[in-house]
Amino acid sequence: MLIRRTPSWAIPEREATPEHVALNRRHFMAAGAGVAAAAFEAGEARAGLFDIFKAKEPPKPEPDPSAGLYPVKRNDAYRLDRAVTPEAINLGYNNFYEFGTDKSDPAQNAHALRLRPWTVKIGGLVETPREVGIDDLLKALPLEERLYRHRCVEAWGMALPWSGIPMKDFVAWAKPLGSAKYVAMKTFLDTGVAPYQASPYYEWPYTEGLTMAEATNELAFLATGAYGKPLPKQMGAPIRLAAPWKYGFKSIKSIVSFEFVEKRPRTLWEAAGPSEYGFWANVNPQVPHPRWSQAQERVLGANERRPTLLFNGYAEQVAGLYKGLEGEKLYM
Ligand SMILES: Nc1nc2c(c(=O)[nH]1)N[C@H]1C(S)=C(S)[C@@H](COP(=O)(O)O)O[C@H]1N2
Ligand SMILES: [Mo]
Repeated sequence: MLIRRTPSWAIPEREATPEHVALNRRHFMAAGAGVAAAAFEAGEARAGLFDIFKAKEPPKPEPDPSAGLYPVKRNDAYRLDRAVTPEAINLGYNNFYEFGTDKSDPAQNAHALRLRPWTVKIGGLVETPREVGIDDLLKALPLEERLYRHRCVEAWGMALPWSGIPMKDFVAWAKPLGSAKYVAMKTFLDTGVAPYQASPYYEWPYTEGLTMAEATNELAFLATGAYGKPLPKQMGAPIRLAAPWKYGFKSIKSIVSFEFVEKRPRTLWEAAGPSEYGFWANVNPQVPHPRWSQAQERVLGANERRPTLLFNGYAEQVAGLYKGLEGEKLYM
């Protein structure tokens, strides 16, 4: 039954409907070997998938060696036009496809991720390529807290306090060469931990990128904590990007490598659906996604819709980055 029913670009990254979930689960099962396919033929696709997750050891809570660093001092330059989304909502409503496509899957499954040792590779066009343990990185650069909005391409939004490292500080510390034009970032790759990375419908590991100008803009932020604590696994521990003027899929989680490159990296979502998820992905209410409007967003945790703002409300900080690039598809 290894039939490819729908091309990958037809899998919507939108609010999960039961159908959407079922579709992705079928894809996942089709990706497996004979056992999974047999289970599917027996009409047990769902049960089969859950068995894979259940087979894991129950989570042993690990003490996080970075816990003592938080909370960190807030940088008051970044203000919100809305309430902070309740932490409990953020903990249970996530996109982290490595752990499943339902919003509740990451909270259930990401416990399998081991956060130590965690090595971050810095390579490509840099003075000296190196590998740094996350705790050494956390000591090397000052941490601060920022209140940021977040806007998923699926037309929901939230707001939260991130803790972390301004990306421009990280880039200066990494010492890229003048020839670097982009920074490419990758998430860990381990199908033993994240079974969905066996799915052939995406090019794993999750890859994202920013131009050097974007990465060194004041807003680009490498979050290592949230809500005054170390980042929870389902939110992309131990280090993830927060690029609040772009659709959420740009904000790659659980990063293991930063590579400074000359060529624009091929991102996971761009590879999966180039007509729906571009490289730039700047938020713009006037440019609809090919399958839905971006004019409004659902405010997570509040029974409310709000108009979407250009650059998600951060035009003042980032609009200048795109002068001279008007010919590019900046808003998808
Ligand atoms: N590695 C990885 N990073 C990822 C994703 C993912 O599936 N895998 N999803 C992205 C999307 S679509 C969004 S909206 C945000 C969600 O972050 P949150 O779950 O912390 O709200 O993470 C982004 N980063
Ligand atoms: Mo998203």
